[in-house]
Amino acid sequence: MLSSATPKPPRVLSGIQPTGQPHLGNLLGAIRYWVEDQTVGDCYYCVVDLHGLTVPGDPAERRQASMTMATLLLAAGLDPESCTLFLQSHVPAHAQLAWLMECTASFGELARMTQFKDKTAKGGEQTARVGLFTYPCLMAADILAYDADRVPVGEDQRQHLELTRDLALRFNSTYGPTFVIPQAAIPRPGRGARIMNLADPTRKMSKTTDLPSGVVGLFDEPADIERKIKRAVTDADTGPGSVRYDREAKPGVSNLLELLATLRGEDPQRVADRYSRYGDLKADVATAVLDAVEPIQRRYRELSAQPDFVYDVLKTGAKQANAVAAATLQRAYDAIGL
Ligand code: ATP
Ligand code: LTN
Repeated sequence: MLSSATPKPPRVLSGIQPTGQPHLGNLLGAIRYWVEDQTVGDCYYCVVDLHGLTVPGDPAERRQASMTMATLLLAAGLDPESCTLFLQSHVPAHAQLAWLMECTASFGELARMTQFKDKTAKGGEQTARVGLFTYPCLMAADILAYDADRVPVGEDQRQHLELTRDLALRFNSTYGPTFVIPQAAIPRPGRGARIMNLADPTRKMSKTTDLPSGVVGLFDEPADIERKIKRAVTDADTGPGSVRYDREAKPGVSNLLELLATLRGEDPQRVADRYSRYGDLKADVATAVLDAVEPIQRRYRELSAQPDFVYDVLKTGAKQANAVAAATLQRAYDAIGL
């Protein structure tokens, strides 16, 4: 007889914005873990097109960008038989639950979010869209709507995950048990949690950047990828011991070591022990990155010739996602007295 105590697989939820060029940081910090989690979890992955509205954009380009991102995720290994892939805007409960989160969070809490501070540092807060400020409430809604146990993200999202947990705990203690408290699943140190810009290794590799020469785009030509890696900023050290993993003292070299370690499933310090020259390290990093990126590019080219297939995946995904998210929303409405 089957035991009724068979443990349920963990519910996994994560999202990625369709704005800007997807890059190696997205792949190593998040997407490849999404692919891995498909074998162990009940996974929901969304292209967060509503989050993309926090920056200006052309409607036709937005639509295309969401399709491009969904196609890339499939090319990177998401399997519609093993996960639910959908667009955030196809599931109304995200925006509806976000309002409840806005009425749970405090202004001070949102004002402390470093992503908001970073993204408004240049243009100033006065002209920033309110959506950029309330963004973490929508993200909390994305996660809580699915009763997610686990949220695979890069290190930069740790603070947003902590806020999500705080909001869920506050809502539960005020209105009774409603939401599952999620855990951030961030790669361990040295394994891709925070890939840095190759041209300025003190900054995170990012989709929206004014330093594209240090961003390895997943759609870049292989020759460009190789060139960017070979020109990566290191330091003026030479001689014995110059290749070592020390993110504070040697950010450029450590970033390269971390790339190779993450791609080869090794420890960055161990990798360092095999090299004495930066040039040799860069050559091997370039090979490892191309080995990872070229098959994704090939598969992307195949899938982009089948937009109907991708659209069908998203439509089916939205149906499955809607069923889960609408039920959670109803639970939250009931709890709060609507
Ligand atoms: P933007 O720069 O526009 O904010 P982004 O590059 O941070 O975009 P997102 O769509 O916000 O990309 O993030 C998707 C996922 O990729 C998130 O889980 C995020 O933590 C992860 N991620 C983004 N950049 C990096 C990076 N440099 N290293 C590791 N993970 C990253
Ligand atoms: N805020 C994230 C993207 C994001 C997300 C989510 C990640 C939106 N909703 C839900 C995990 C779970 C970012 O800026 N990288």
